[in-house]
Amino acid sequence: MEQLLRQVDPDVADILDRELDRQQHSLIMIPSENYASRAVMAATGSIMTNKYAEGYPGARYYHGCEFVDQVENLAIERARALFGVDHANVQPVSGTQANMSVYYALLEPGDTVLAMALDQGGHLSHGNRANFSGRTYRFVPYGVDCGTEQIDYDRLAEFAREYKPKLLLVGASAYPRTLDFVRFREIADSVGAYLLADIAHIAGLIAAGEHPSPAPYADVITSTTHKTLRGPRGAIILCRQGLAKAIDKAVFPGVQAGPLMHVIAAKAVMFKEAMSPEFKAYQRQVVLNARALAETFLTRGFRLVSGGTDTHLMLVDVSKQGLTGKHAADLLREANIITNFNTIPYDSQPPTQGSGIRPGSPALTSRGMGEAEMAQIANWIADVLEQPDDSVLRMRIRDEVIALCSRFPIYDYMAREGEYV
Ligand code: DSN
Repeated sequence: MEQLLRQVDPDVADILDRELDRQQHSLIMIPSENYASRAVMAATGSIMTNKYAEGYPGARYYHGCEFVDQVENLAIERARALFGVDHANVQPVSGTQANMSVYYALLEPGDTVLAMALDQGGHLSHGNRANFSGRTYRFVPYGVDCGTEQIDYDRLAEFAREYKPKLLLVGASAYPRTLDFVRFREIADSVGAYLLADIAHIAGLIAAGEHPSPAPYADVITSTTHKTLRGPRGAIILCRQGLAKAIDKAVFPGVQAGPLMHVIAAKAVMFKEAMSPEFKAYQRQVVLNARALAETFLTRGFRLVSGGTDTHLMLVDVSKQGLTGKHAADLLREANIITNFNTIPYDSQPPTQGSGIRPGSPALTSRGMGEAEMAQIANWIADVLEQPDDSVLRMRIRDEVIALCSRFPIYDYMAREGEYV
């Protein structure tokens, strides 16, 4: 495959080579990124990309769907089994489109939704004014307590009584603590609201039992498939039987047309992988590794939002070091340590700068690194951020990072054969 691509399009082949090199020789600590397995990539790059299949298995608007029907049914059955839910829609192409479909199914324009504010840990599709969600519905943002930097459930309950939302949304992109789905259900029930759990970040942890599951409590669950789940880029919607028809209609024909059947095939592969004992062990290590990173940051005198982490990510407040998050992430990139900058709750910096970085352990754990490597990496990060004027130090650490990365090839077969598909 690699040879064929090089023959047909050497420009693209060269770019892929450089991206492979970047992924191999950097420490990818963006908590929403991961390395999909070679089997997942094989399905993503398969002949299923050639097929149109608007509709659902057994009820398509195209002929020739007998095999894509089989693969979609397989993905649906595996998703249902993995998360213990009545119904799964595996067609959404992204987390935002999954959320859009749920709003479309459950709400009318102008309806009130309670969701976590983006600058407190939420997500763009949870009602930000720059996003369709914030323009179409009346999102009322909730945040975290300014002392504990965690959700104050009693205050949220009062807030819900005040605004009487039709939908209560639980889920975040930058919240390092366990979410109490039982409390969210109680609060939703107290005002007669639907409960939507967006588990994009923690889906892998949930599938492996490393975070409580919202399945018994939420009316609807959305998730991406490429973060901790380690599948292809895409999303899913899970729900109870009573909402299945409304959700399916909202996805197609509501907000999407032709589903990406090659990606659905890859989702089926990912669900199978996620049921394996190896996946469970992997998620356990993701959590242990995040804890090891957090402990080292704390030992080195860094402040972590909420004081630590229960999950795969943490927010490191770099303001005490006299840095913005953007400056910190820029410095780390010079040392081949890839993090993303982020606002922290009640940030004085704009979102384009932020006061924090948001490191996570999923991708490092996928390449086989453990707690010893996490301590080393957090110490490198601390060294870089404590001496922002020392470019020689950054170059020395960069060499050490490359040496560490060479000990943990991202894909053994790639390191061996230099191929990417
Ligand atoms: N993918 C989300 C994240 O990085 O958390 C943002 O859309």
